[in-house]
Amino acid sequence: METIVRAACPHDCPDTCAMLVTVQDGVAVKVQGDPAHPFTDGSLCTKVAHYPERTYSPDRLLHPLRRVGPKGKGEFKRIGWDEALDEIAARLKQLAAADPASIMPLNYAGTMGMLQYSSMDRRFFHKLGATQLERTLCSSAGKAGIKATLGGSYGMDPEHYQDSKLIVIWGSNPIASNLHFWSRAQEAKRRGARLVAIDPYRSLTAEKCSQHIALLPGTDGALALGMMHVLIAEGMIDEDYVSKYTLGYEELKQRVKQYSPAWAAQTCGISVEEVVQLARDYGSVKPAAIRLNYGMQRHAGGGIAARTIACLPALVGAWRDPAGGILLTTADNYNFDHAKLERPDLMPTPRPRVINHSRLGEALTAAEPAVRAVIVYNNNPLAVCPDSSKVIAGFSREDLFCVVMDSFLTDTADYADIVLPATTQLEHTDIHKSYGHLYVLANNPAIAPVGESLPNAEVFRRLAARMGFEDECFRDSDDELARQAIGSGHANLAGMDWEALKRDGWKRLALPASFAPFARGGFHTPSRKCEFYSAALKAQGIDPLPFYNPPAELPSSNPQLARKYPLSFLSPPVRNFLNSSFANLPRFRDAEGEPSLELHSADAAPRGIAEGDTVRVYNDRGSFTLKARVNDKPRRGVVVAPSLWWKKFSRDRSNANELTSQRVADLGGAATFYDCLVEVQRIA
Ligand SMILES: Nc1nc2c(c(=O)[nH]1)N[C@H]1C(S)=C(S)[C@@H](COP(=O)(O)OP(=O)(O)OC[C@H]3O[C@@H](n4cnc5c(=O)[nH]c(N)nc54)[C@H](O)[C@@H]3O)O[C@H]1N2
Ligand SMILES: Nc1nc2c(c(=O)[nH]1)N[C@H]1C(S)=C(S)[C@@H](COP(=O)(O)OP(=O)(O)OC[C@H]3O[C@@H](n4cnc5c(=O)[nH]c(N)nc54)[C@H](O)[C@@H]3O)O[C@H]1N2
Ligand SMILES: [Mo]
Repeated sequence: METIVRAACPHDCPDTCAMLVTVQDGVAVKVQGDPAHPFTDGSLCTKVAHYPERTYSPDRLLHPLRRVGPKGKGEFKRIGWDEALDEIAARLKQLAAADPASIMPLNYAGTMGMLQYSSMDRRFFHKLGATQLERTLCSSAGKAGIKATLGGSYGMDPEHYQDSKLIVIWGSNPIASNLHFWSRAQEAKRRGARLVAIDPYRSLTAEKCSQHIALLPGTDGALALGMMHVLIAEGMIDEDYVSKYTLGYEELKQRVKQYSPAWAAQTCGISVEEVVQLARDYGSVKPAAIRLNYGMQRHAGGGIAARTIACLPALVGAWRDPAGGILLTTADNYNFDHAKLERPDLMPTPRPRVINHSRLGEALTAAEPAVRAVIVYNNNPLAVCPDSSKVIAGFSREDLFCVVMDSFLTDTADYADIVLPATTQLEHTDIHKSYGHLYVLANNPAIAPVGESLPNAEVFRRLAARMGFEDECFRDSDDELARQAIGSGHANLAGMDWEALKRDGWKRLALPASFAPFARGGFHTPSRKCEFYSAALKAQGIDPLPFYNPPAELPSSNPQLARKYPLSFLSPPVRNFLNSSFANLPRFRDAEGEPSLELHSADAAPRGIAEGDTVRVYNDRGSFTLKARVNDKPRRGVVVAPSLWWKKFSRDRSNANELTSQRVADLGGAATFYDCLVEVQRIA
């Protein structure tokens, strides 16, 4: 018998596709993009189009496991669920009796479904009084920056980019990481729009744009300030929009006088003409749209840079048109009831300490009081957290009790005391928002769990019962959780009904079809205006006006370090992996070949490096061995290691995060993966 089940892609990607799963006799045989869903438009990326290969991989974890070898060796024996959960509960009870903050959740975005990502699990750790995790691995700098200027995670409706006449693709590689936006950008190009990529690297996307501005990493704020200088000096400001809907224009005007195009060009390592021409195009072509993405904010100054760039649309009145403005993330449009899902009120007072995910290495090796247990789910910290050698040192501690819930034996799972098998998206229920469009999606389970795997929400229900947590909320079913998520009563969720969502697969938020969020102001800031001047930043001791906040590890910021390590190291995601997910599956690993380091010939030649050579990239934090690709795709002074490889599949059991630092950005406590100086050496 064949049935079609409505589902949602769970991965950490702005596209959050609506999917149709074909099931024959209880087996999922095909996954397709829903042709009726306007953003998905019937297509999926290559990874998710082959999702059954992930679900039915011979490497799937099928049973709970207990470690029998040394930590890190990945030697386990099969145990039963009762034995596994009893042991975990006993260990947690013992630790909690002394100090519950010695226990910490380690979870990120392996799935973004509300049930498996932030519901029963959060209730569990809140009730326990565990250390709180500040989740900063991806987006928190940019989000905080945008919030200062626009008031939250709001922006253009991505369904209007095809009507833009100029699209600036800024710190973003949508062909790899935001495919369904890219199809709209291409449609705009067919209709005559110019596409400009701003990226130190000639990415797949930059290659296909009308123009590529290859600035130095972490200097985006300087480019935006130089553009503002030109826009104001040359009278390209929408005075009416600025006077009605912005705050602090006179101060901004004074401020940007110092940021001449010559200064910006020098700072960004580009030509004066590039700065001036970009500003003139941006000030004259209407509607002009910016697709900002997270690549530009993984730097020490990333938050302020995002804030600065977000000032541009208001200056030229781009928001007047649905096809003008800027988008980083749409997430705050949803107004899900997160308090109901996560129940922070269950936390004890005073509230437990907070540990920053981006400083996990330090936390596991030096925090006082020590972390004594970690429960890892939706996360592969050994591969994805910065400064890996410290993270490994932490996970190697014999006195750290480590539980890993995953569908695969990841680099991290090799260090677990107990491994619990997790269901994949085809096997559990979930409800999804998106950070790259404006629909709510339902995920119906298509098949029975593979092996003995269980959904995260169910594992935490069972653990809560064993811990003796009696609050009613620990018994909520999946359907109840999903209803709670959309039950906030916010106007954007009007008419949202869980039964209908399960039946139809998706529904747009109650927003107009021709959505121009700030055409007549209505920003979400305290002043309700676009804040060139931010009192909220001032209150945090930060300059209230846009300014240039340089990266920490650029030669111009740190000449002393650059004498040893002169090259900027970027490790952005490849098309066939999703962070470290899919990187263990043969189809995708084969498609990406092997870990490689792309270089400019002007950086390769003086080091005697030729195409295909084996090279070591290193700094004081660590080293990684890869194959050299001398292809001039990175600009001079920048090397690029497309990522994220599992360590156990690379030749020296390393990956890019051996090199990256635990330093956090100016806003949001965010990781600074791309703010990293290295040297490269050929190995014989
Ligand atoms: N196929 C695939 N898709 C993905 C992911 C994946 O791993 N694989 N990951 C998902 C996730 S979690 C996220 S957060 C997004 C990430 O996707 P994006 O938000 O697009 O960010 P990145 O891919 O990190 O970087 C995009 C580009 O920014 C460039 N870049 C680096 N530093 C700078 C800089 O200082 N300035 C500028 N202007 N550009 C810079 C990089 O060279 C890269 O080409 O994609 C999501 N989609
Ligand atoms: N050097 C470098 N490091 C980076 C980045 C970079 O560009 N360069 N990107 C950063 C970014 S943007 C991000 S978002 C992070 C991503 O970091 P993570 O969120 O850790 O992402 P993944 O590497 O995909 O690992 C997620 C794990 O969750 C598991 N998983 C998926 N679904 C479920 C489920 O339902 N239940 C359970 N229990 N497990 C599940 C997957 O199998 C996978 O092993 O990495 C960051 N690290
Ligand atoms: Mo991310």
